[in-house]
Amino acid sequence: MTPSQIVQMPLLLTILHVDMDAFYAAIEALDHPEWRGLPLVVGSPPDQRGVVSTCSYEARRYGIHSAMPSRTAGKLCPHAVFVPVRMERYAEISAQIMTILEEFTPLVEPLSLDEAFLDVSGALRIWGDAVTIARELKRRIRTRMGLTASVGIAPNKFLAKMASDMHKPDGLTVVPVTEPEIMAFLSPLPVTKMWGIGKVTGARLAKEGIRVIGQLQALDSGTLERLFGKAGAADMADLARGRDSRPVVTHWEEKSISNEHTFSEDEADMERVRQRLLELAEEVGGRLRKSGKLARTAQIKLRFGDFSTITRQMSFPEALNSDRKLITSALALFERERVKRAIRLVGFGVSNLVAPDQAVPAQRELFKELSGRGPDDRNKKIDQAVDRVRHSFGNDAIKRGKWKKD
Ligand code: TTP
Ligand code: MG
Repeated sequence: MTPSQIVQMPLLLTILHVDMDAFYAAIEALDHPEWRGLPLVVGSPPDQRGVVSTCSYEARRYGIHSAMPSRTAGKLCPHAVFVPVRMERYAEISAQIMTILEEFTPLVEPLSLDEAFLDVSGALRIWGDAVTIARELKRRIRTRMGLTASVGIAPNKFLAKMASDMHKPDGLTVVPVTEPEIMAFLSPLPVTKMWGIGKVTGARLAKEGIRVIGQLQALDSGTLERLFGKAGAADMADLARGRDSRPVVTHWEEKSISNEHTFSEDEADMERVRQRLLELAEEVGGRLRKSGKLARTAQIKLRFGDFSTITRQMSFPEALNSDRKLITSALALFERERVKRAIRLVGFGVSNLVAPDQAVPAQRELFKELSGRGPDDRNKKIDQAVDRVRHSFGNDAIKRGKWKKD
């Protein structure tokens, strides 16, 4: 083999994707043994508006699933136990699980509270093979935490994530390594399981009769471009063949924070839209302060009944994190649009996040110190107090008064 051939050899990685089973529900059953083995729903109560966050596998037998209206869940299984979300507790357990994962490799990339990628390529020398690592990792999570996880093993992130989902709960799935075998592995899986294919794209593909990944593999580049645009077509062709070169990234910086709400029916009452926008801005503000950063840019997103979508943004002269200013910016952006049509979705987000020491030009910082406390200090105190109460009692413990024009 010549040196140039060695360089061209693809580096074969071994990636694990770990995803906890029925995460919030499993923690509730752990903390309340009397609920174990029962249909258990975490989310809004069945007699209120709101949705299911997740549910136990026993509840899934009745057709209940994440994001379903709780009212529907209550009808499907009237004797299910409904319990509210306890985010702080789930975050605490999540941190302990991530610590267990780091016992196998420092290359751990958490994706959410209940899932992470691990690049175990280097750890293979110690453990022998990836299946041994996966079994031991599942064992440690089970014995130390009393919870089960599902694991996918594959040569890249995309395939590992597809695999962890295949034999839930308590699953362990190994993806083959050669391209023909990978193509055959992906072929029967629904396209909606793929990264980047959400409900809307899934529905559009279904209209074209495309339901499984094998059908995507067979499409020519012209058809792919028509369906996914020029930029998306190549990515989609790669993913359908199981090619993905994204590395496991241990410390990624949060670039933006956002949240959005879809109304159960298109909303024509703009006062309700404003109220929802206010709540979204508050929620984003809480997460922004938790991240320890300040935002330079705020953005709103509006989607109308016909799915057309607009985004509008504004920049702040000084980076900030106060609820009051975020809410003011959200509402100002909204008022500017003079919306007359019913709204399907409203969203709010902040971006251009900076550390506090980069937020204020040096001279102004000095000026602030000289001028003492201003109204900004008062707002900051209120925000901090609100965060503390929410930290202890959950997000719904404090709601700001209804927004009024004054
Ligand atoms: P998931 O991993 O999607 O779901 P899960 O862990 O409950 O069940 P499984 O993986 O076994 O299928 O999401 C992890 C947690 O994120 C879930 O426990 C609750 C929360 N979540 C929501 O709050 N809303 C949602 O729509 C989804 C999908 C998840
Ligand atoms: Mg999960």
